Amino acid sequence: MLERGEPIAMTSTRRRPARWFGAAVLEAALALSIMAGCKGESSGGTGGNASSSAGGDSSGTSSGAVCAADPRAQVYAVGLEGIAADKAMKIRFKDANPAPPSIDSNTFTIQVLDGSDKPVEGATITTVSYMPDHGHYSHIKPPSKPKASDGTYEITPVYLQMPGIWQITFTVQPAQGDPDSVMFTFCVEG
Ligand SMILES: [Cu+2]
Repeated sequence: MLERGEPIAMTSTRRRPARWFGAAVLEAALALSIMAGCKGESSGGTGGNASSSAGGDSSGTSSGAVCAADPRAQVYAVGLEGIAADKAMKIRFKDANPAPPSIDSNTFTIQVLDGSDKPVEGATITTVSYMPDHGHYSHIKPPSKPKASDGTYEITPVYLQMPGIWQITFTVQPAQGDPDSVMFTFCVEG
């Protein structure tokens, strides 16, 4: 192999560029595969359960339990509440469809209350869904629309495109005053 190209062989014995190059390629490939990991998961990771898109999360299967035991995960229930850091706003779940929040599209109905538990009407709610372990957001920023005159809003679609821990932050901009945010953390099963 080496005797074929004398000049190249000389360089390579002196400075071992081939070996260095090999390591660099390996490193680049590794970095690429890490970067691709999340995308791969979104198509590949759901592949196993892709056909169960009906949302009928067969409750018996434990194969999809990717993060149920994660201490960060909140247990979804109607009435689940979150309070803003400054305690000036509270958000209460009135409904989630499907329940608990699941992969792909979700419809949330939430009630927004102020610091003294009075309904906040006429607000605009921005919903941002983020995967802290993967460092990426949901593809979709869903709109909010008032559903009743008791500070209830419907937000859809809250699109959670893969299994794992999702942080869902509702930022409420009232008709008057400063915005405030409340975050919920859910484990989304495959
Ligand atoms: Cu992800």
